[in-house]
Formats: sequence, structure tokens, C-alpha cells
Amino acid sequence: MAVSDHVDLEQFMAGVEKRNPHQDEFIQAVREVAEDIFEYIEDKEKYHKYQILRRIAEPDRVVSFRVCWEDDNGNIRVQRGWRVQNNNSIGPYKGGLRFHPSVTESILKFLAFEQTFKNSLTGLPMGGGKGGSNFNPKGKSDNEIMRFCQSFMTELYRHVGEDTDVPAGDIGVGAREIGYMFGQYKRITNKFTGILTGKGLEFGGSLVRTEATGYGAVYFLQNMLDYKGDSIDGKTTVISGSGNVATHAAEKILQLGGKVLTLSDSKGYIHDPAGITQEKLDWIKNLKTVQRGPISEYADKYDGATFHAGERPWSVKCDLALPCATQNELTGAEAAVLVKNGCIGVSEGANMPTDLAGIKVFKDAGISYAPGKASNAGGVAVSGLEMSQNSGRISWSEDQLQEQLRDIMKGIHDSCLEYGKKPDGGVDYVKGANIAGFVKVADAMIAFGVV
Ligand code: NDP
Ligand code: 2IT
Repeated sequence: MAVSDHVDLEQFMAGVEKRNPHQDEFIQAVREVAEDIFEYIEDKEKYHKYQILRRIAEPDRVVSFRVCWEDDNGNIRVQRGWRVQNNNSIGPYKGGLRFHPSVTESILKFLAFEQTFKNSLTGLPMGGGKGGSNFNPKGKSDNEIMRFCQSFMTELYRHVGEDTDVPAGDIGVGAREIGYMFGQYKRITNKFTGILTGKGLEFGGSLVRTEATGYGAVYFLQNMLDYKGDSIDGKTTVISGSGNVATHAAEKILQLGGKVLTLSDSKGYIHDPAGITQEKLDWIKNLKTVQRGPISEYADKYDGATFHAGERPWSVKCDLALPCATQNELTGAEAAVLVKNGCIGVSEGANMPTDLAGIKVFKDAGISYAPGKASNAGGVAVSGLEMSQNSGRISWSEDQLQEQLRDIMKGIHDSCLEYGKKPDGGVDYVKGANIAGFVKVADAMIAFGVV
């Protein structure tokens, strides 16, 4: 096929839109990647010939199933569950499970697609997958959560396996849910194998997995600043979210001498001009994982702090920003406010938190901006290390794992430099991550032929 016969970016995207009607998040994620890959493969015939991007943008399979459970009042409730197995060219499918009422097939397809590139960037042998349900864990009793998780796993168990597909947590799925799901898998199959990561330390979990995503996002930020001869020490930081990723990102910022001004949840954000200390952070962790209360309670407890209902924290003046809640939580207009206020570094803890207009604002401003597929890869990286420990039936020490996490994040930063360095010395981390993540998966696919 001659190069001139290739479809161009817009023709390719028209096909993606036609084949995935109304799946806006999936189309958005594919476009963000395709813009860089089309440029990169322009003169690389093998990637055209084997239709690599076209194939990565079509999940290997999407499994959808009914999940019935009984609430505490004896009502039968029906939810939908999914597992999207996007690509297993470089290892078993790997990626989290999300329980949130906003979950749709489009959201899980975008996450599984992103995960394929992210997992490749870690350097570990993991393919990309994602799953979850439109189940809303908020306000449910422990028993209701347990019954839902058991019912969900009663179907999911057919599709997972330590060498097939290894899910983990994501929004709404933490240690409690992983425990219930692992228990049900073990009960159904009578097997004790590493089919989930993020497990409790008593039953095959890994040290550092809980902290890994947030810590990793800050290590990535540190690498970006270091590259410019700067550091986190003394800088003000605005963070969204108050879950696993946000609280651990905040913790690492504090350890590196930064000041954390905000956190948020789905109801609004809190602003503490005095700074959120480790003690205050421990209080928030307890609020969110034990009491499961709203972040607004922080403003009632701590003098000087304010709660801003229904708002996001991006208008608070800061040096650094870490979006750690959910997709499309930082728009072009909000990105412009951050830049105007002097923000010099953005590291995404969440998946696709910045929309396409926001990405353009950050790129045009030339600030250090890391897309989630690079900067939040620490979580899945330590999940990969949990898989290795499970296979070897061993446990590594905290020091060893902390060091591996730091090394892996540095390795991802180096990969972004390899493909994303601009002639002016700046770095396009989006481009770097997309191409570096693509090349490994693409070359494996070529080795397999047409399968
Ligand atoms: P958690 O469930 O622990 O926390 C999610 C946080 O985000 C909560 O503060 C929640 O608020 C808020 N939130 C969720 N949905 C929305 C929404 N629609 N609008 C506003 N706020 C929202 O999840 P994680 O911390 O694990 O995940 C956060 C992000 O990080 C997600 O994008 C996830 O995909 C990504 N991620 C997670 C990894 C992990 O290891 N856990 C790894 C890599 C990425 P509320 O408390 O009100 O619900
Ligand atoms: O988005 C993600 O990378 C995760 N939710 C973690 C996935 C994992 O398998 O640890």
C-alpha cells in the first residue's frame, strides 16, 4: 500500500465516531492519542500495513452482564457490570474496576484504551483492561456492599485469571470491595491465586500499593520540575479529589516540602490557606474511608478553612496542580485560569481529568504538563509488582518497593523525553507518552501477525 492511500486523522476519527456512537469519552481518548500517533507513523509503513491503531482502538472484547443483589429492605436491585479487555499483546489484561453511578460502556472503553498505553509505559508485562458497574456505593451498608461485590464476582470470575485478566480498584473500589470480591472468587473456584491486586496484606497484597498512584504522580511532577532545574519544595499545590489518589498525592507533596491548599469531592472543594498538614490529612483519610462523609466537614472542623459548594478548586492561585478526582474535571477555561495565576506544573493523578481544550491550553503555555497515562501509572506499576510477588509466592520489603516505584516513574519520564522532546528544549509529555506507550504494543502486535 502506498503512503498516499492511508486514511488521514480526520477520516480515521470519522470511522471511530461512526463505530462508537454516543461514546464521547472513548472518542475523546482515541483522538488525544491518534493526533500524536498519526504524525509519528506517517513514514512508518509497517504500522499502517498492520492497521495497528485501528486495532488498538477496537477492544479485544467487551463483556457486559447483569448484577442482581438484595438491599437491606429485601428489595431486588439490578445493576449492569462490564469488563472491557482492550489489548493483551504485552501481558494479561490489567486495570481497575470502577463502581460509580456515572459508569457507562464509553467510560470503561476510554479507561481500558488509556490503560493499554499506560501499562506499556511502566515497562512491565501488562495488557490493558477496565471494568466496573453503575452501582452507587454511597449510602450503602457494609452488608449491601458485600452482597453486591459477591454478585458482581459471580459473573466476573469467568473472565479473569492470574494469566488472563487481573482487575484492581478504581473510583468506589478500595480495600473493602477487593476483599469481598477476592473472597467470592476463592469460594467459587477453590483457588487462591492473584486474580486481583490491591489485596489486603494478609492475603497476598503488596506493601506500597495503597500509596502508589498518588506518590507516583508526585514523583512524576518532581521529575518534570527537576528537568527544569526546579523542585516541589516551598511550592503551593492545588489538588482535586479526596480519595485514594488525592490523599496520597497530598501526603507526598508534604514530604517533599510543598504546601497543599485544597482537596475536593463530588460536592465541592475545601480551601485551607494555612495548608493541609499530615494530621489534617489523616483526619480526611478517616472521614473518607471509615466514616464516608463529605469533605465539607473539614471546613467545620478547621478554623480558617472554607468550603465551596458545587465548585472545583482550579481558581485558587497555586504553583502546581494535581487533578485527582475524575475525567473531564478541568476544562479549557479552568486551565487558562491556572496558567494566568502562575501555575507551572500539572500532574494528572486521575484518568483524563483535563479535556482536549485544557490540554491545548497547557501545551500552548509551555508549562510542565503530564497526562494521566504517564503520571498516574505508579498504581498499576505496583499492581504489576504485586502480580510478580504472587507468582513467586514471596513478599518484598517496603524499601524495595518504594525504590522500584521511584525508578519506574523515572523510567516513564525518560521514555516521555525520548519521544516528546521539542527543538526548544521543552517537553511534550502527551506526545512522548502516547508514542512510547504505542511502540511497544505495536511491535508486539506486528510480531503476532494478523490475530
Ligand atoms: P476514590 O473513589 O478513592 O476517590 C474518588 C474521589 O473523586 C472522591 O473524592 C470522589 O468524591 C471524587 N469524585 C469521583 N467522581 C467524581 C465526579 N464525577 N465529580 C466530582 N468528584 C468525583 O478513587 P481514586 O482516588 O482511586 O481515583 C481517582 C482518580 O484516579 C480516577 O480518575 C481513577 O481512575 C484514577 N486512578 C486511580 C488509581 C488507583 O490506583 N486507585 C490508579 C490510576 C488512576 P466523593 O467522595 O464525593 O465520591
Ligand atoms: O487507572 C488505573 O491505573 C487504576 N485504576 C489501577 C489499575 C491497577 O490494575 O492497579
